[in-house]
Amino acid sequence: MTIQLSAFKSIPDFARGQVRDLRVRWALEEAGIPYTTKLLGQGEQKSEPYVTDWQPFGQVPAIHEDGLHMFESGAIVLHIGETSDVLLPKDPAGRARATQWLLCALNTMEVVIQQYASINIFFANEEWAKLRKPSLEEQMKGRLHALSKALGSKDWLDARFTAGDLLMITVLRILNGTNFLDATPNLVAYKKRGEARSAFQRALNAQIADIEGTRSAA
Ligand SMILES: N[C@@H](CCC(=O)N[C@@H](CS)C(=O)NCC(=O)O)C(=O)O
Repeated sequence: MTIQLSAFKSIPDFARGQVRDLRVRWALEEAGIPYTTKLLGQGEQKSEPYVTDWQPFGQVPAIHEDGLHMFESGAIVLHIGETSDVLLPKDPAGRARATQWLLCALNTMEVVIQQYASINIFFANEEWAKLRKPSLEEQMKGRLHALSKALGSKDWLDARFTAGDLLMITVLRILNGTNFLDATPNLVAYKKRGEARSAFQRALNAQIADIEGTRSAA
């Protein structure tokens, strides 16, 4: 199996360690699958060959794996999970719950957290953003509180680490640099636990090395 993953050659400082190819790199590292990267120059993600061959919305990540072309970080992580018991348990119920948490990360948590991040980063001075922010913050706090309750005193969302935790932790990382997690210490510890995994560290280092031009080929 040979996998090529699309990622950016350069990114602004605020996006360091946040670009969504990190999710795929982390999953590949957990699964022990080597990969190479297709690094895109500024604006290249919107170029015709990339949009046609890689990602119809002109975004990263996307993968080429032998004959298979795929986009959407969650779908790619699930696909990689098919080959790795570390990401998706073999027992059907455990597998279903891992998928449930992965989709919860994307559909319940990220939709709110990403809106908040976008408002803060890109539209902070807009009048409409100032009006929207308080209700969005309340919504986000509610979601974080519910997630914190569901996690409780467990290490991971289910009995052990799965692809659901991988996605959830990358979504919680969008809040890096804010104090929103402080009210839920178990989520702070949970995020740290994920970031301490050696596969996460390798993925993050590889993303940074690609941006700095120091990564050697797989
Ligand atoms: N739902 C997509 C979102 C991908 C996404 O937002 N990618 C961002 C980087 S994190 C991107 O490529 N932005 C550049 C652009 O839209 O031009 C996924 O999870 O794969």
